[in-house]
Amino acid sequence: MSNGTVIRKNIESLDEEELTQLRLGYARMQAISDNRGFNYIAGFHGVPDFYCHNNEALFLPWHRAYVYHFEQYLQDRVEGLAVPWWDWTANNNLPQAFSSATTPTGDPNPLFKSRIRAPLATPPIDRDTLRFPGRTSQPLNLPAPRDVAALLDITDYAQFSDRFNFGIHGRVHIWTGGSGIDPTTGARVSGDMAQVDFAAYDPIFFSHHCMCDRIWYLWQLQHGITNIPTELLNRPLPPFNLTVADVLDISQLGYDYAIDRITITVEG
Ligand SMILES: [Cu+2]
Repeated sequence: MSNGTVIRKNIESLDEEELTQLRLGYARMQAISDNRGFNYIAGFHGVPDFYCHNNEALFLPWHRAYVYHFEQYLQDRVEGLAVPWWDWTANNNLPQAFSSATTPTGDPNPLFKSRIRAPLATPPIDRDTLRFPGRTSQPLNLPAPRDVAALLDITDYAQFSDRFNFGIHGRVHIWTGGSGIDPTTGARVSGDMAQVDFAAYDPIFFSHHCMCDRIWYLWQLQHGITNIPTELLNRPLPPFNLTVADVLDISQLGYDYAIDRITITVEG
């Protein structure tokens, strides 16, 4: 776009050409092993870098910086790409863009899985990501629209952030990862999205966190951009060269969210 703003959309609203471009961007990132590549950036979250440490107060700003950083590198592979969000309230399932193992042309789908390469981890890791969506030990559903509406009603930032983090955000991780049998070892394992150490290697992670970021954005529209404890503003968000204050206004970061639903009320 001419003004440098990219529009993040619902993945279900992308047309075939947009999906093709998105897959191309992910596939190209996954093919790069240095700091511009998918594996390197996925490694910030848990294994091996562990930047998404237990700093709960920075849950929303840190993940905003993370998705933004990832998106910048995605744009280096395919100009103008934006991370799409996964609206997990739409139905109790994964979008087909993530769930099918192959693309319409029969190639491996880079949104289905990625390769985890962490040679310096103990033990060293070199395997594909796994997910078992909906296969949880206790029956669990993805969040419903009313769960998001209840979150958006919370006026206090800290309460909003905590309820979001440990509530529906975590539930989506657990539901998406699930647990099942690792086909290469035969062992019962948790899916990667259900483990902080490996969640970001699953390509759906960034669209889950895009949805979370969008909900924070919608909350900010309602409750104000500066509605955040002032002591958080100067906190750095390593490894990104950004502070909390830097990420409060998404228009400063060069992206926007498409309006997903428009309700037209006809009077008379
Ligand atoms: Cu998360």
